[in-house]
Amino acid sequence: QRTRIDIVSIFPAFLDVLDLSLIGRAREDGLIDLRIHDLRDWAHDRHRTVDDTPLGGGAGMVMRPDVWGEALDAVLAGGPEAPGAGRAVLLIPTPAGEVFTQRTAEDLARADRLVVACGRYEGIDSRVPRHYAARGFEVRELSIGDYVLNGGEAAAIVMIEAIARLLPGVVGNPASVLEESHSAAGLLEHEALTRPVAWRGLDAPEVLLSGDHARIARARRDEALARTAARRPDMIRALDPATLDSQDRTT
Ligand code: 6GU
Repeated sequence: QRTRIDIVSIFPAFLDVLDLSLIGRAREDGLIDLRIHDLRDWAHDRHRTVDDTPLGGGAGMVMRPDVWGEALDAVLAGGPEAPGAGRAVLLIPTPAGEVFTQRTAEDLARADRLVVACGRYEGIDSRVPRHYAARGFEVRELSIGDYVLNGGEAAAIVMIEAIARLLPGVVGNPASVLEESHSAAGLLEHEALTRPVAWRGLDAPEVLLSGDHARIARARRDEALARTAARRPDMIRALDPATLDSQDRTT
């Protein structure tokens, strides 16, 4: 059953890149039903206003709950228990959210429906997620990392790409989805090399030409451990010792 994704944004053109590449092909192939909506279609005044100054004062603007409420009611029509609705998740990109990881992507790839509410970074009135959670929707406020973007659109594209490539049939070779960095192994992926074997004075490791699959696997694992220790010591500390073999060196 194909995944339905609705995105609501004040910059719908920002999301045009979802017509391209892997996600564009998945849409053409009918694997994803993706629809983009302009939040301003639910504004009422002549200027199609969607924000207002923060209650209590301060810099920036906050997006109005009444406009978001009408938009999300229309897009979520049917409600969380609608027959045939399956698992619907309201995803709100925000730098104040929980961190989106490969585990989050794996979880959200199991949803039947994602509704993505892109706000500007000062945020959507906080009663909006509370309201939909109280109505029984699964609401996830998610950040893609510790830096600030101007709005949720770029983060939404990142999350949708990470989720979409886990859907059956979206990536041509399922093995490439299983083998990669941040999968269950808890290590970065080993380095990638191709021909020519000698290039600008740099030679690829001879073991890769040996045809000895056990030696190749060992050399790749050693390299993955070394680069993870150098680049991501946090991942080495988080390793489950049960996933290490007797020849692994983590220092
Ligand atoms: Cl999800 N939104 C914004 N505006 N900034 C971010 C983010 C999201 N994740 C990291 N920075």
